[in-house]
Amino acid sequence: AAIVRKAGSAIRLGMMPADGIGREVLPCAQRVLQNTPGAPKFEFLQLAAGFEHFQKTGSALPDETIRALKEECDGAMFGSVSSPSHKVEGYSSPIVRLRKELDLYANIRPVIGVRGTKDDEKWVDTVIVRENTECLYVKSETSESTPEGQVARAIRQISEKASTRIGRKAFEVALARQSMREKTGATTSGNAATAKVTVCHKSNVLSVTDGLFRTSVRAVYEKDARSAGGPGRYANVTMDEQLVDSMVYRLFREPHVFDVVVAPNLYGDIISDGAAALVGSLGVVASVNAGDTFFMGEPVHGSAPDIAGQNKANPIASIRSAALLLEYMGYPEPALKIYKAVDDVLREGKYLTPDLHGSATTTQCEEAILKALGA
Ligand code: GGG
Repeated sequence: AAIVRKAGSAIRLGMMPADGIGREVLPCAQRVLQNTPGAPKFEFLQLAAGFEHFQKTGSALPDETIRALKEECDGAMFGSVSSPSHKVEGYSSPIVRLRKELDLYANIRPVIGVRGTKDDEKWVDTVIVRENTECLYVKSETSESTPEGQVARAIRQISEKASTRIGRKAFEVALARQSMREKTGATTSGNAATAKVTVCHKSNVLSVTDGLFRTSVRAVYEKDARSAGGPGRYANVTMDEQLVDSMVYRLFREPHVFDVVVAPNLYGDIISDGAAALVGSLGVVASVNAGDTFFMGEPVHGSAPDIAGQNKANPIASIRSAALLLEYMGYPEPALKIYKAVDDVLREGKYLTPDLHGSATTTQCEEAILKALGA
């Protein structure tokens, strides 16, 4: 049901820290949202989710959490989840389910360096647009005993509908980035004179599934170019494509050539974690899960059980995810203030957490960002 809000009422965000360091970094993002000059007024609803919740109650994503998100919240933030690497009866990843329940079909992951830091050595300014609802994440797996031992199979679903809508989202992200570059006077990414979408696939081997992904995304662009009544919406965007294996190679050799990359679910997950190495740490890479009307910020990193509870986790990925959420909810000005405050702290280099070879605590890093915000 659509949420009807009284004019001037606070924006209500569902907060799901979930597991491990998610419980330390999501509160940092909350405090930043509460203290950013020019940000709207927020109310926060703490909601249960995660493997630890499953261990206590038998449910990783209670019905009440889904109900509250759908009926009471304008947006959401998710921390991180510790799904085990083996099958646990009755358990299913809450983040994968949430994305489906809320139809958050795009996971938008910017991987952007900070000028004036080590990032200048190999410049990266790209956004990975990951399809969020299908591919191997439909989680249809079977296993059977054969005379040669167990054989396990997984269904990989790629549909024209999901590929077309993620393709459209990628071109829209490219347009938005171009418009932001024009507004802020920033240079275009790498060699690209105009915005560009790179379609990432492996259709030389998986010609049916990845073939459908590739042709569906390309069709968004080609139909737009043929549209009657003047130049298409994407006339100033170029399109190319890259096999996923050579995409990884080029990401490490010449990351500056990529602007927006659109990929099926699993490739998108892997290449964005890989790309995080180019900007120092997974601890600084943010994302927003986007539907057409609902958005959920989420750091790209996992729950890092090895450092959980030690005040060592980097809060920047969560804080940037909160800014992305603001941006997608229609508040670009306060979002830009947060991006700038984070960049200032990274550039100054005094309050970096251990993942960035610093010795600051989570709290000190958050406080430095709040100070840079003028909060
Ligand atoms: N914030 C991203 C995160 O928690 N990543 C860990 C992850 O994806 N785990 C697998 C899962 O639970 O689905």
